[in-house]
Amino acid sequence: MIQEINFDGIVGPSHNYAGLSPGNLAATRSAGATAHPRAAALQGVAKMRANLALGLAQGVLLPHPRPDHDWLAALHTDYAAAPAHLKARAFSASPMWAANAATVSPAPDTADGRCHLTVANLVTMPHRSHEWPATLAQLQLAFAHEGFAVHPPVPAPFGDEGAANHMRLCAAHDAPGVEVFVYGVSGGPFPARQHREASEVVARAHGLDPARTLFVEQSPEAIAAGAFHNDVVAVANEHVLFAHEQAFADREAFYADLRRLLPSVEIVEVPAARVSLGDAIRSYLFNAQLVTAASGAQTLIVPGEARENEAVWSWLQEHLAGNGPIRAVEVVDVRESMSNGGGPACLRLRVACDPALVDHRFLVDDARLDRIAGVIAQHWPEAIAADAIGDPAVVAQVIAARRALYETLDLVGLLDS
Ligand code: SUG
Repeated sequence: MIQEINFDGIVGPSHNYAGLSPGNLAATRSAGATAHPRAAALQGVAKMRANLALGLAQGVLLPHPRPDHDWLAALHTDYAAAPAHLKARAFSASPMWAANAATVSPAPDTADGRCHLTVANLVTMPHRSHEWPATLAQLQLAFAHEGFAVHPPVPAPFGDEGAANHMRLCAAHDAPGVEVFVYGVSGGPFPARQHREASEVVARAHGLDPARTLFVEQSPEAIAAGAFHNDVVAVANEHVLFAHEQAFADREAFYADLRRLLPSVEIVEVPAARVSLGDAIRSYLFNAQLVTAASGAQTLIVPGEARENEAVWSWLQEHLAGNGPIRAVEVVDVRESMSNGGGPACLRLRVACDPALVDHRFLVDDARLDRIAGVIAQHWPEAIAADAIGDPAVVAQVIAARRALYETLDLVGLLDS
């Protein structure tokens, strides 16, 4: 039976604040701060437990090899000799943001009836451009069943950042959907990380019906205000689209297309007069997981920062009281990830499929999360200061910690991928 599974990226032991993503204001603000990988990873585990408590299926994606020696070797250097900027870029724990791992088209949307996944090339940011080989190896194993098709990345120079710029609207997860690809146009102060050409490649690779596929431009103001991915200003679940008024370049045309293709769609738009773009981005109101809980209630899982923002919180309370389509709000603490610009939605990749077809080592319940939390508590560094990124003792601990996790999950075969 097709259901939505959220695959969360486990926060890697090298989590640190190196300020590597221009246009991601939180990450830029945090540059040079001391990070707490153990607390960060445990916050991620607690978020997964909250998802399980809502009756949702939960999966994981694993931290990549850090430092990435293969990438440095391709750059004709190694970790000892590399200049500081390459050291930081080879050490980033950015694969935790699983929304950027791939774009997923569930089986009901595709020509061959398989669930298609295209690994994101992430070419725009150097520290993320070397994620795809390890991601591809994990996806090929997790989704090895013939009910899936896993595609290699879109070739450079077309930037693809995966599900963070993709929304699917449908009557139910197992019904055919309308797939929406949101792209940016360069020319503003920050890079446009999702290119329309890349989205078009993904749509073709997945065999989507062009009549039910939309390519929508993200508003340049949103990118300029720090919405480096669409999922910072919009999120969709089943027939509900939840978006900021300034999320899209031509919202009226987009909404009209959506209503034509999915007449049951409910568009919940937050006006700029109630929540400014700045407040939306600071609080990550839209970087929420909008999910259908086992109770049937559409539930918005927001970061603690959304509760701390008065404009945001009062809008949410009013929506709940007014019987809107979002029936419940859950608050999670993912503060360590938030400081690098990654909220609850960034940390997960949604795959609507039959869980029985997924390699069970990538699925978790409370007991498996207990084991993961145990490894994190024992092996993850408590703190990494910005000037400790090249410290051989820290590097050794990071390598050993990742190995311990893979051993616990019976995935040692993937260690060198
Ligand atoms: O790509 N931050 C990530 C955050 C990704 C959030 N994902 C979604 N919106 N789906 C990024 O900008 C910061 C890493 C650093 O600076 O060390 C970073 O990569």
